[in-house]
Amino acid sequence: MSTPAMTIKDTVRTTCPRDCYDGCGIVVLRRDGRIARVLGDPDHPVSRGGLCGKCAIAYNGAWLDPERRLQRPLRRTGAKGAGAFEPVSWEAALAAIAGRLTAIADGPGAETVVHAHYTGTCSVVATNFPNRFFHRLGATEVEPDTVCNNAGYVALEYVYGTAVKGFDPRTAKDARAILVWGCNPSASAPHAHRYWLPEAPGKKIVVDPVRHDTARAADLHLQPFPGSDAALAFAMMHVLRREGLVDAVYLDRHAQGWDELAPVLDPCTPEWGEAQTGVPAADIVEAARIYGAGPSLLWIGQGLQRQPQGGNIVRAVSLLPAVTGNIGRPGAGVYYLNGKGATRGMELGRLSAAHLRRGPARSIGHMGLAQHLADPARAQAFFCWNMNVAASAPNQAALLRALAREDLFTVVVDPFLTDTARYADYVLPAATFLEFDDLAGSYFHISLGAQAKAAEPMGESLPNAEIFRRLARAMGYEEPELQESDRSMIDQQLALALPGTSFEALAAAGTLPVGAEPAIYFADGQFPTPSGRIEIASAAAEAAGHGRLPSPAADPRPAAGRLRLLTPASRWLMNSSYGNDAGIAGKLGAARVILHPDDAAARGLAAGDRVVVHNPTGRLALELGVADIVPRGVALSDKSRWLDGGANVNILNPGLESDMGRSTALHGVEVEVAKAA
Ligand SMILES: Nc1nc2c(c(=O)[nH]1)N[C@H]1C(S)=C(S)[C@@H](COP(=O)(O)OP(=O)(O)OC[C@H]3O[C@@H](n4cnc5c(=O)[nH]c(N)nc54)[C@H](O)[C@@H]3O)O[C@H]1N2
Ligand SMILES: Nc1nc2c(c(=O)[nH]1)N[C@H]1C(S)=C(S)[C@@H](COP(=O)(O)OP(=O)(O)OC[C@H]3O[C@@H](n4cnc5c(=O)[nH]c(N)nc54)[C@H](O)[C@@H]3O)O[C@H]1N2
Ligand code: SF4
Ligand SMILES: [Mo]
Repeated sequence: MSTPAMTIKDTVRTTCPRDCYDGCGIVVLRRDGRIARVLGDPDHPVSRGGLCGKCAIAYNGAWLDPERRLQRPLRRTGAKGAGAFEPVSWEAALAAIAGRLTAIADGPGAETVVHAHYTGTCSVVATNFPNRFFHRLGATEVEPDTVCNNAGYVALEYVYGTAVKGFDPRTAKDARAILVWGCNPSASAPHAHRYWLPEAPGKKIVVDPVRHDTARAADLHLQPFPGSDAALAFAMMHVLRREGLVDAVYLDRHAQGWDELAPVLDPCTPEWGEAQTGVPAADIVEAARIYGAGPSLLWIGQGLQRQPQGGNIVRAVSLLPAVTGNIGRPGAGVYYLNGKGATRGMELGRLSAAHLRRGPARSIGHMGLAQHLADPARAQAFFCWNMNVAASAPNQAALLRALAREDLFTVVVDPFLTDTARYADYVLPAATFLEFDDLAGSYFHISLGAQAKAAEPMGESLPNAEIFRRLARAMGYEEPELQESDRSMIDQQLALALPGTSFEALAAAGTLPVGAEPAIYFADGQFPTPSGRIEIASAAAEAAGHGRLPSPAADPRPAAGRLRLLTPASRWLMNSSYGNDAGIAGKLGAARVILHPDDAAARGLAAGDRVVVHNPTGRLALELGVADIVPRGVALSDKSRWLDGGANVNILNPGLESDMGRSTALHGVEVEVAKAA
């Protein structure tokens, strides 16, 4: 008689490494060492026991599903894009890839190997270590931030000397106002929306063309036309000056250029602001009064700067704290991102090891990716890891044509057979964050989490770092940096952020704060700009071809019949991740575009109609939604669905660059909308 087998149940604490403000703690329930359920950690200060809706579904769905996950390396057997592959061994795949890369390096040159990477996992080793391999090879990097937030980085560096040291969210307890500008926490920072904002004692003001759930919950919602925010900021500064809310002492001590800016504000009355932005003058006055009373926090969203003049807009908006002295004291500050280096002492550059680089540093921007890959003289191979360019990059039709080039040797590293992977010659199966140790942390909260392995990698999949260690060996590279262990890098970075804390201790805790008290950045009034002051007027900006001062100009409104298309984050997707999950598909429903009722009526359209959204770049069939959550002249459609052989909103995105940092102007796209034939 056999005895019934004992089931061993246990739990593992880990941390969500997605590109997200929240950085939630996770508890993995295991049965006999296998993952049974992925849940929020009840002890985690941000998630408080709940994951966001999308991760709660996908981490228990596609991410654990052997039918969805890639189990083995794949070699292409059919046409590019067709998705026909055969499994091969790691040895065979790596030998073939190494052979081809070596031939390219010896022939046309390693710089014709182009690699794109971004937000698949943001855990520190898996995101950074693979760069060592590409440095050693001498490849061309697609500058990751150009598809997301680079204009804002450049703009804030002009003004404050850094874009990665914002405010510590814990200081909200001291703020009398929180101004959220061009960000949608209800989708992109769900726990900040649910807990942090409502629990903060101050008044909340949201500036966004869309009346999303965070805007709806605010004390005041300003709804400017997209691309008009610089005018709004100037009108608010006009009011601040008129009402004596400017902090002259602070400006005198810590800023330069106020004397140049002040006269420019004279004509920027609230009435002028209303004409430029569509925001009622009385609301501009009220927002300026609430913000100016201080102490006030300013949260600049990444959506704000995805505009043709996005850099100028961020420069203009970021002056509000300077002119009111809302920086360097409790409850004050301006946040865009809190870097793990700038706010937690980590040295992520060491993980990328740029000293390994062969030849000059070469990079291109995402806006030029499709053209670059179409050109055999510049692109012989394409390596896409941690990214799904087919869904996320602009110029989708041109990009897919380039990816279909028979002679573009393409390798994709991903846990799933994405739209990009369908064009690969070799697909390498990546393990997910549940399957290896790393460090993870939010870009909002000043803390650090352990990403602790909860299961063996599925099938033959491997963590990013291990894949690139093996590929380096297959290439015959002998630099020891290319074989460094994950544990060595984790220990090195952990010692910088939380000295004296072992990975095991961090894993037991889940997430630990960095610093016991809320950090107050720039309390000494010193800024890492050329002058050491806040540069309202910037010689560096001028030398780069921008104005010495930001300009109050708003974008021209779309010509008659055209609409400005906003394509922000969906609450049910993380960029394109989870687009292949059946549960998520149910939540997403049909792909839609939302118009203001007047714009729908003017086109003879009703909710539920099939419409064609089009412009000279492309066409996309969508279902119509009608709601007054957007202003007249604006169309709204979420980003990042999987193409599944078709297209998503990036078929309409021509890849216009913003004014700074070669960065995306994707919220500046214009379209027409008509009933489908
Ligand atoms: N129209 C429009 N387009 C946009 C945007 C927009 O607002 N509108 N937003 C832009 C922005 S802000 C960004 S940041 C980009 C994001 O674009 P991407 O960085 O391309 O983000 P994802 O589409 O999620 O692709 C990440 C891929 O990494 C995979 N992955 C997950 N974990 C791992 C891992 O551990 N290892 C490896 N190798 N892969 C992993 C996922 O399965 C997924 O396929 O999109 C941009 N595109
Ligand atoms: N659920 C979910 N969360 C995510 C992501 C996701 O795809 N899904 N992506 C992650 C990534 S990569 C990033 S970069 C962040 C981005 O998160 P956010 O910083 O929130 O950026 P977006 O979602 O692009 O846009 C935010 C808001 O900017 C507004 N906006 C657009 N143009 C203008 C303008 O001209 N003026 C003003 N005032 N507002 C404007 C849009 O209407 C939108 O509501 O979210 C991260 N979190
Ligand atoms: S994506 Fe963001 S909100 Fe969702 S579980 Fe991860 S950290 Fe939390
Ligand atoms: Mo992003």
